[in-house]
Parts: sequence; C-alpha cells; structure tokens
Amino acid sequence: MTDNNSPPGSPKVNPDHNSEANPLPKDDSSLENIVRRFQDSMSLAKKHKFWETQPVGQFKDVGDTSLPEGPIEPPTPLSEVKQEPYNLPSPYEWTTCDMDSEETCNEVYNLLKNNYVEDDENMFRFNYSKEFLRWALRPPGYYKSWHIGVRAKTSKKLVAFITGVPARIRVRDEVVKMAEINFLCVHKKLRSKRLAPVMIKEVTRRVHLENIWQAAYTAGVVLPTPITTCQYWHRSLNPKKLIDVGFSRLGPRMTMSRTIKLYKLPDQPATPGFRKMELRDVPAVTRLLRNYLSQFVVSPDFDENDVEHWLLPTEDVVDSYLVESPRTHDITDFCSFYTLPSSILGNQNYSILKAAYSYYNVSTKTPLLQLMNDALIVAKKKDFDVFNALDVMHNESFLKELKFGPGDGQLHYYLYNYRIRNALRTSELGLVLL
Ligand code: MYA
Repeated sequence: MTDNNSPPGSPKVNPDHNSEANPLPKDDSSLENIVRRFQDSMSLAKKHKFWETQPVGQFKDVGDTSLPEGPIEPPTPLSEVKQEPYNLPSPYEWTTCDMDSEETCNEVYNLLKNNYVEDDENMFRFNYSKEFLRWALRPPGYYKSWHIGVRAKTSKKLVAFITGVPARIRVRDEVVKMAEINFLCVHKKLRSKRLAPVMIKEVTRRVHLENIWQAAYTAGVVLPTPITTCQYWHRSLNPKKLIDVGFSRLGPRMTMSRTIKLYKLPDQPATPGFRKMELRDVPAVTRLLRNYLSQFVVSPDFDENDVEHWLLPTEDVVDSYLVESPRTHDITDFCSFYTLPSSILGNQNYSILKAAYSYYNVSTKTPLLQLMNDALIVAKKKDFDVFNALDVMHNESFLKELKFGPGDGQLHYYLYNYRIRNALRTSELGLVLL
C-alpha cells in the first residue's frame, strides 16, 4: 500500500490475486506467509500511540479471561461530552458532508475514488459509486452530523472523510446501539500527519452526543484488537478479464480455454421459485433473517425498516433474491450481494473491475450451495467480473465447492468500547460491513 499507516496485512478487502484453478489455501510455509507472520508478531509489540489510549481490547489483555465481557468504560453524562469539535491543524477545518447534495456527494466520491483502499500491490482501488455512498450513509435514523469531512481552509478542497451510521448490533444476548464507522480516508498527500486519530476522536464525540457509546468497524490493518480476522475468497465470473488485468493468474497446466470452461455457469438459476426480492417480501425476509442471524455471536438486529433499506434491491447497489415455494408460497431462502467496483490502476485495456460482494444469505429449504450457485448465475448475467465472499457465517460450506479461491486480503473486525473475552471463529460472525 502507498499509505504508510499500514502495518502488515493487506488493505481492507479485496481485489487481490487468486491462483486460478487452485482453490487451495496458500502453502503455510511460503515466504510470503512467513514474512506476514513475522510482521504480525512485530505489530503486536509495536506501540500504538493513539489506540493505546482508547477503550478497545488491548494486546496486553489478550487471553486474560478474568476481564468481563461488555462495555469497557461506562457512558459519561451527556453534559460532560465535549461540546466543541477537536482542533485540527490550522490549515484545515471541519465540514459536515450533506450526502443529499449532488455537489458534496461528488466531492466525497472523488476523494474516495482517488485516495481510498488499495490492494497490497496498488493495482486496484475501491470505487464506491455515488448511489452506493448515499445508500450506505443514509440508513433509517442516520445522523447527518456523523458524515464528517475535512477541508483545506483556503481552497475548500475536501481532503479527508470519516463516517458513522447507527446500528443495533447483538452480541450474544445483548442488543447494543452502536455506530458503524466506515470510509475513513485521508488524501494521499496528507498521510502520516496524525490526522486519522483526530478524525476518529471527532466521530467518537459526535456519536457520544447521541448517547451511543459503542462502535463496530473493519480494517485491513491490525489494530488493538480484532474480535475476528476474516479472509476474502473470490469466484471468477469473467476469468479472461481477471487474468488480463492481473487480478488472477492462469493456474499451472491450465490454458485460457480450460479456465473459461472451468468457471462457466448455467444460463439460468436452478431453484424453482428463485426470484428477485420485492417490497411485499420485507416482513417474510425480516423473519427469515432474524431467525437465521440469531445463531451467531455477533450480528445486526434488523427490523423491517432495516431490511427494507439494506436488502430491498437497489439498482447497481444491492441485489437480493429469494426462494418462494411454488407450492406453499412460503419464503424459504434468501441471498444477496452488493456492488462495489474497483478502479484498475494503469491497465491499457480496462479501467473498472465489476465486483459483487456476498452480503446476507439464508437457507432453510434450498441447500446453501445451490442457492449460492444461483447467486453466481445471476451475478454473471449482470456482468460482474468476480464474486467475493468472506469466510463468515456458513460461507465456508460452499466456497471451495463453488470454485472460490482464497485471496490474500484479510479483514479484521473490531468493536469499540466493548470487550469480547475470546476472539471469535469467523463462522461465529454474522455481520457484514460495507
Ligand atoms: S477502514 C478503511 C481505512 N481507509 C483506508 O485504508 C484508505 C487509505 N488510507 C488512508 O486514507 C489513511 O492511511 C488512513 C490513516 C486514513 C487510514 N482504522 O493520520 P495517521 C491508525 C483505524 O498518521 P494515515 C475504515 O474506514 C494507526 O494505527 N485506525 O495515518 C474503518 C495510527 O494509530 P496508532 C487506523 O495513514 C475505520 C494512526 O491511525 C487505520 O495518514 C475505523 C496514524 O494516523 C484504520 N484503518 O491515515 C476507525 N489506519 O499510532 C476507527 C491507521 O495508535 C473507529 N490507523 O497505531 C473507532 C470507533 C469510533 C467511534 C466510537 C463511537 C463510540
């Protein structure tokens, strides 16, 4: 990565190489892995000047089972929450970004398009669409004041960004009001100036002002302390393009035509009653999803409003399909994915990689493997180049069989001001952040 904040590991997510036709995890003893493990262990010893001051699980406490689960610090009376924003270095000023404004949305879009997360080799960079950003940042009950920008005082140019959105997150039996923090970005030219800690403190202050004291976030970097570390898996839909742009490689003893054949999918979904989700399905999908998510240690606590916002299909943002039993008309299964393209940096022939990201999936009657194969089929028909999935929930049960290959990007999940006694297995996590 270009940013020198990154300890080991790769950026949040994503576009990374997977070796074609070789869906086995990389050899553990490869040099890359040895180096990564070494860097990981170094980062544990490394000082985190900012994070050491925050109410998060600290590395020194890992394995200390005497510490209780739950909030690390109690809430402070609202009257004691700092009323004025934190100080920025003098050339900069705070701005609240109104995502309803076309102009502001454009500025945010461009800041992220040029400065947000890249893969380890700087070949791809996330290119969240404006529609996606509006969707991600305006869920039920959102606060405008949590969409925080930093501008250069003289030019008024937007140079940094961080956001929160409200969510109810269940941890075991406890439903906790949290902020989901995302889109932390500092312009490439302003990196390593300790702007990020000020931005994190400012979003924290504004979350506190709403009487919310916990947060959830993900990052590609190791910070104190992940509740779990997930891996991305990638299923080629357009293998030729993925190979041409360097996203994946031709496997050993594979030709291009054999590779194309390997990843070929049927033209139509196989499951009778498989169809796009509609507004009238919101109550049934909410029931299905709530029931399914209750088995995981950490998951969102979705009500019908949340399901309508997060899962009702929105063109080029989120796709959801379900299975309606042709006989009983019951809604028995559900799958969804969101659209997150990446810019392809410095390729003559292609500028955009169209990626689908597995979101929430529920199977009760249709085997998950078949359901997800149908999801791949509709994603392919919509011209996605690749379908990505984390190893969360029950995803491990279909990844290998459906020809996903492991990526080299890891995604660490974190909670702010909430201690979990032991790290979770990825299959115990029922939460997907954008
Ligand atoms: S994850 C996506 C993050 N964005 C990118 O990777 C885009 C490309 N990179 C950048 O724009 C910059 O490199 C960023 C850092 C902005 C990431 N999460 O200003 P600095 C710590 C948390 O000199 P810069 C996402 O959006 C770092 O360890 N902390 O560094 C979720 C060091 O602290 P310490 C991070 O490179 C965000 C300090 O910042 C991250 O110029 C969740 C260095 O600051 C990171 N991804 O800028 C945020 N990267 O010395 C936390 C670096 O202690 C939310 N750092 O190690 C917490 C909950 C808040 C709400 C609470 C409510 C109750």
